[in-house]
Amino acid sequence: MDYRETYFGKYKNYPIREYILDNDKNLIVKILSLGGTIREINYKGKNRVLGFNNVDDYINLRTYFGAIVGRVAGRISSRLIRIDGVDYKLNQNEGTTCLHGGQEGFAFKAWEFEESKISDNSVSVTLKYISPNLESGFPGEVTVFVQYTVYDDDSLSIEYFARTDKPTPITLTNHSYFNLNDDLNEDILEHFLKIDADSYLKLDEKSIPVKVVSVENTPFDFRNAKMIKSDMDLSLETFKYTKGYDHPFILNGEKRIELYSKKSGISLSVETTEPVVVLYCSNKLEKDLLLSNGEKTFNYQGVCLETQWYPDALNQDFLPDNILKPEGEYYSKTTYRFKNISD
Ligand code: G6D
Repeated sequence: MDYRETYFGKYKNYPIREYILDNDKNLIVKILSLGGTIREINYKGKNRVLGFNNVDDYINLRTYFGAIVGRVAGRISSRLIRIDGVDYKLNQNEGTTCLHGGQEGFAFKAWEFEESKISDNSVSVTLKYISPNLESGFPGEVTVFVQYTVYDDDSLSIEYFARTDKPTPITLTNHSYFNLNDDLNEDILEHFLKIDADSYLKLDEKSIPVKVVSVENTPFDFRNAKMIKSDMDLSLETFKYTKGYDHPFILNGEKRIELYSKKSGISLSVETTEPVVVLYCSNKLEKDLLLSNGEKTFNYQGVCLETQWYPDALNQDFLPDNILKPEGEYYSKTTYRFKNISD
């Protein structure tokens, strides 16, 4: 097990550090203090996520590559949210929608180093961010800790902890774009995907949930592994605005997702405490952005598996909301386990 730190760049007056978690076997994870971002997941010598090699691209291009997303991940459909009879005006950074915590979202903040730990079978780093009262319009000062841990079984866990001094909605996730091929220049459309979900959320033209729908006999049925492209027919009404999968799935009990590249033999299994996963296949990724190792970006280059609470829960009476109160503590955990099936 090894832990290293390096200087990555500067954002405003903050030095941005890179923390490197290495299990001395097959997995090395590189994390930035900017946005708590996973910049690289190197598994068996190949990078398996999309990332940049400079601060400005993370800030200016707003792809959310690898970022911790919050205060509330996903879209909030209304400008006002009402909590205990008080209205709060949210920042609207996508038309009338508040996307991924608004313009002041957690992805674009300099997080503080809290601690790093090494044990016989793991190495971790914990980052901290204090979101001030009314940041992007959300009530309450929220103190967030995120702990990344790499284990000797080639898994990476992300644990989120938060407390608030006023009731506030909070949904945190990580926005990594996975590509399990040995070459990031190859798309993810032939990745096999399995999602343990009997239903998904149908979306309107602004990607706001309108109702819970069974996956039965729809392109959203991933209960048996299939290629992502198998049923992704872009001529279908359901993909008219999203240009592919960009949808929340309501996970069944064991909350598992499995992704696999036949080309490389690499698989990723995901377990989470969260009730929902948003599957986004980089349908709207800006073209020709320069990635860390010289590759250029293109649509369908990465799969995002954004485990989270129900999106827009505060505004949809058919979804349970997620208000964190001062007497409570927010906790969420998602584990990513990498394997090479030929091992
Ligand atoms: C697009 O609709 C998608 C979102 O789901 C994604 O999180 C974002 O790009 C990065 O807006």
